[in-house]
Amino acid sequence: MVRRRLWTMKKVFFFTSVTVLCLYMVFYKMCCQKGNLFLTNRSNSTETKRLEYNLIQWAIQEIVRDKKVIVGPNQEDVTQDSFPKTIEAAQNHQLSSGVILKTSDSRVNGSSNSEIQFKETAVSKDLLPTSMVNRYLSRVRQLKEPTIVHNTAAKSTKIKLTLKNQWNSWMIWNEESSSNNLNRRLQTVKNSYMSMNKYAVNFTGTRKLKKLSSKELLCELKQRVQVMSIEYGDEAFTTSDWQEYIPNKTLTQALGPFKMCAVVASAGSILRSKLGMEIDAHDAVLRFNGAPTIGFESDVGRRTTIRIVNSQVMSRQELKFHDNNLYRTGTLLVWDPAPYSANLTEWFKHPDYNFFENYKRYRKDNPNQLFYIINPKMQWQLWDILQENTAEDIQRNPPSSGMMGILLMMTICDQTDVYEFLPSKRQTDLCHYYEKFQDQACTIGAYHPLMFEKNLVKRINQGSDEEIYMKGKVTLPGFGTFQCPKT
Ligand code: NCC
Repeated sequence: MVRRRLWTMKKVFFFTSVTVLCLYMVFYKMCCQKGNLFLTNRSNSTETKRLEYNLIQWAIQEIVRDKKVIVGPNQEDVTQDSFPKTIEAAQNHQLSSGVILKTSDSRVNGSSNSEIQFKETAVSKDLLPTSMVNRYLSRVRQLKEPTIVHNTAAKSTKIKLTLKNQWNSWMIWNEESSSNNLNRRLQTVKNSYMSMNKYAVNFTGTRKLKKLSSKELLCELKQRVQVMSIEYGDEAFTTSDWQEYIPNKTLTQALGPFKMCAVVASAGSILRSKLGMEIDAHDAVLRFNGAPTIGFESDVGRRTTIRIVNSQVMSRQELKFHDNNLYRTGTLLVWDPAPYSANLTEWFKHPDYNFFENYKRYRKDNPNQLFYIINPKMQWQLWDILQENTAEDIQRNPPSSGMMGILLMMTICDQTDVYEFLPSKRQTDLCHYYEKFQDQACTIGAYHPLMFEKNLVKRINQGSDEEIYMKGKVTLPGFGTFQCPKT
């Protein structure tokens, strides 16, 4: 009896082991064997062409991400000249046979097939015409990497394509982003700011029914937003002590004009960008709040020409505004939110953070450093344009320091390159490059209407989508470099 049981157990063990081994071998053959991937069983069906087309798009994405991918259609070489043609053909469903992809990425290694002879030509990122990459990236970003199951026996390849969720698909900022793209927590935060209406915003403007062109938007900004600092003699700033503290030259008299300027957003995604040298090569560099350079030079650069701080930074003891050497470099600008319709006297009596005494103290201690107070009118002039050009109600709070800084630089520079305001491929929820704190709100906004600021900046960008993707870089023209029709 015992011997019989033992014999049965041995048999079960033996068959289980053989089954596991077989399964392992089948699995290995299907997924892990090295080789090229073919689309076999090709027919001229639209479905196959669609798959080929999607594969090519995916390959471009891989190329742009610096993963070495070789793309070869039919039996032709792929050259710089023929690649666009191939893409066009795929797009128009005219490819007569398959697409061959070879990649170092093990997820797409299928088994090789000698049916088709082809010469491989590496298509490197540099060989790809930028315009083409741009065109395809906008579609590619909506696809997840395809799941590819290659079945040699059946001579077939199945490719499963799924759409990414919205947030992940924002490899290049979608200028149509809306609060539907916010997660539930951020939607709640936005709604509570809407109902709070702390600054008594009473928007009487009209929403633009027609989407303005980039040029029209630029003209709206140029003609309606006045980048001004508080001057001695402005209402509430008439006493003799203010004469002493407010710099004699106005902001725009003292700063610039510069040719090429850089704005460095404080986003965590600038880490590992190696943009430091490129940023420093500009004539003027703008930074925000407590964003440091020391220890981050290779990613954010060393130079600081202008620093914009919000009034919180000057008022909160723990931020040590007076004692931190970080603030001693370059020209300083401070801004504080005023009620939507308040005049300077009302704002002066009830600022959001009472930074005025601290301002005087800092000026006394550092008389040689230029330091301006931004006229709060600017915030709401800018806010009105954001609201008019957004289909939904935006947060009734002032724009971020980033957006105000961009407007300042467009006023005093011929060209402004903005880094990591629109997130690059390094996009992360890390709030700042200099802190460990993670929160998506830092990039897409909670208090500030940041998402809508970014939509607007995307619309006036004169650079390419590829630069946004690779560097988080946006290029904006100076207001002095273009003419607008008289209003
Ligand atoms: O975070 P903050 O801005 O200092 O960043 C400066 C500008 O960079 C852009 N940014 C930042 C982070 C990120 N992930 N994406 C981005 O695009 C924004 O344009 C931002 O304006 C501010 O606007 O002044 C803000 O200041 C902080 C904070 O007060 C200061 O850092 C000082 O600690 C605000 N955070 C909080 O109040 C908690 C932030 O909302 C806006």
